[in-house]
Amino acid sequence: MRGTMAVIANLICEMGEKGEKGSIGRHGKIGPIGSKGEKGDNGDVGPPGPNGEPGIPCECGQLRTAIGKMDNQVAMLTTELKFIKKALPSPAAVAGVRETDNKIYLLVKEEKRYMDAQLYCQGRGGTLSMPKDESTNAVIASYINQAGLNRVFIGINDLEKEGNFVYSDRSPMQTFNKWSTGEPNNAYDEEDCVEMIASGGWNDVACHITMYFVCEFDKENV
Ligand SMILES: [Ca+2]
Ligand SMILES: [Ca+2]
Repeated sequence: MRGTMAVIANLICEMGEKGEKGSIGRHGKIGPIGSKGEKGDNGDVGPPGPNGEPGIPCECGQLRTAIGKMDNQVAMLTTELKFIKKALPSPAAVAGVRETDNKIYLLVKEEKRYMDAQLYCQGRGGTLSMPKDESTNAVIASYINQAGLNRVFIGINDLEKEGNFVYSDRSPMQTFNKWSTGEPNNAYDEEDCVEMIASGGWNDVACHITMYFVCEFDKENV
């Protein structure tokens, strides 16, 4: 018995006293990602932005009114033009003019002296009519016949040099002419302008007398 106790006592002595607490161990593994959090509240309202550039002043009301009026006028004119095109044979007939391939002729029923007649035609972008061939001469002749006239000024004169007849655009007379018998005679030494009579013949007359006349226009310029 005494032997057993001694062994136990020996064992107790060998175990010794409890040691000091050890240092902290290494970190463990990172855990799984957590679930998504709830949406946060809206932030505060920010400060107002800077003022914009000043606008361009506009009379828009007046412009709109004017454009509206013009639209109406255009619509009206378009309707009228459609009617005229439908109802009448040709624009030339409407205006009471005559045409060839590249010219338009206008009989002006206002009595004027030669130079005033020429100015009238020029003021409208034309010139006194210049019959430079048989067919043109015939067109003008039939025009004045249909109007019941006996004479009109046409664009021929020898104002610059006696006996040297030129057209109103200053182009010289070519081989074609329609002088009536005995003309040009420069009667009383004062006939420097030219009329066409109903037959289509030409006669030199004084420039200061007044009569109706025929203007000529290039179709390109109309
Ligand atoms: Ca003359
Ligand atoms: Ca004459």
